[in-house]
Amino acid sequence: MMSRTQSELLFAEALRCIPGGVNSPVRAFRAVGGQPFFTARAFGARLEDVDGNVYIDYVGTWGPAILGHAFPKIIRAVQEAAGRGTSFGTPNPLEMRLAKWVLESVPSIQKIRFCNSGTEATMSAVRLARGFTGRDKIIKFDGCYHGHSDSLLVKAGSGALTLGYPDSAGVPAAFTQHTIVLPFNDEAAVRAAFEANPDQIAGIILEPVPGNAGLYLPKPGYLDFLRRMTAENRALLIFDEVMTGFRLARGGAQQIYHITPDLSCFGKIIGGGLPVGAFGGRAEIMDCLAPIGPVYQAGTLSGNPLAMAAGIAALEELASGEVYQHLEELGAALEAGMRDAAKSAGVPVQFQRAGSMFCGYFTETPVWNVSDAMRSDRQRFARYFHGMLERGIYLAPSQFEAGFISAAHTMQDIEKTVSAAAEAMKAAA
Ligand code: KE4
Repeated sequence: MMSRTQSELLFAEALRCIPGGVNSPVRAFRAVGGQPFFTARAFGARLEDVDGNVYIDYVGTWGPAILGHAFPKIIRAVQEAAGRGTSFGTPNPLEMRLAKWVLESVPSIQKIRFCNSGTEATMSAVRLARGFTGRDKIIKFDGCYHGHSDSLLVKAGSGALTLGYPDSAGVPAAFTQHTIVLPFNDEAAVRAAFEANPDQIAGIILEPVPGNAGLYLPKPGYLDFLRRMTAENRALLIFDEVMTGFRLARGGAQQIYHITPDLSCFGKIIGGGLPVGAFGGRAEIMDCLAPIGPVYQAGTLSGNPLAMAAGIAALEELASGEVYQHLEELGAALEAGMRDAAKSAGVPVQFQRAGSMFCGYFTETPVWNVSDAMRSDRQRFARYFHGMLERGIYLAPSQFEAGFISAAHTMQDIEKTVSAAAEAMKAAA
């Protein structure tokens, strides 16, 4: 057994001053039991905790660390930027450079606004959609998580699903009365919603590849269907690519599935590990934003030079596309190995993957929506999670989260992970 004495001492202290001892609920290991470890440093595909234990990391700080931790070019960029000041509160050249990287990478983005988190990005995109269309209602899908803004914290995924209250306390019914929640991958439900709410729906917001209830894929043609339905009803299609943006491809899920959304939201990778969110899309929509339009949105640290410098360094490294080829090779090897491991352990596991995002559901049948995902055996997942942790593999501490491979992972890491999984799946049976 690994010793985690220092983490335990720190956690006891953290519990006295931070709710649940964490600054984001999913980190608390509540879904898998036990206590979280405290990270002392992160490098490449590794985390080292305060007790000196080293783990192969498949959480990647929930997505941003696509190049691995402490990527030298990002560190240097942040160090250089810091020497010129950490925040100006004025326009600065770096925000222009990052904006141009995103516009070059994602053709549907004609204009972009930076903010400081994915939550801000999706909250602002929804407000913008309502302001542009003059309509109030928004469609979201159960199990999709778009951050914790009031009108979207309904049947949400990620930590809300993990902790079992996808509809948060503290959100007045009035704040969510315009949020229509539908099952994902169900075309009839979307048709019925538009028929029941003619000319009232401002838009549909979705994760094009949902990664907040584990990981499942849009059924063939589903995203095209949503594009057609929104266009026919003069509603906006909003892709929440906070997780998939620059993860699945340089152009995100919209490049993979050849869809042109009206608005897209970003976060995670575009900040290189520093706090950045962004939303962008058609210029005629974006120009409704203050100071030129009537939709207000703002942020003290939006576009701050450190975060912009980190994001530029990350996107420059991703520009050639070589990273995505490497990630696909690693992802395919992990998928094949995990399927073999489950077979040899005699344990039913649905291993689902999109590029370098993955999830192993402990269930017999394929997962296409959150109801399917809820059928997974979470107790078995919890035992498997700890079995992997003891073998030096850190997976997301919840069945309802996606895992992430980084460019710093090696085939040796994948082989070690797969052999650990064969043992941990068997032990968790
Ligand atoms: P943030 O506000 O946490 O930067 O982004 C919210 C968000 C929006 N949209 C999508 C698709 C997301 O995945 C997220 C945040 N993802 C979770 C991981 N499942 C963040 C982890 C956490 O809450 O600690």
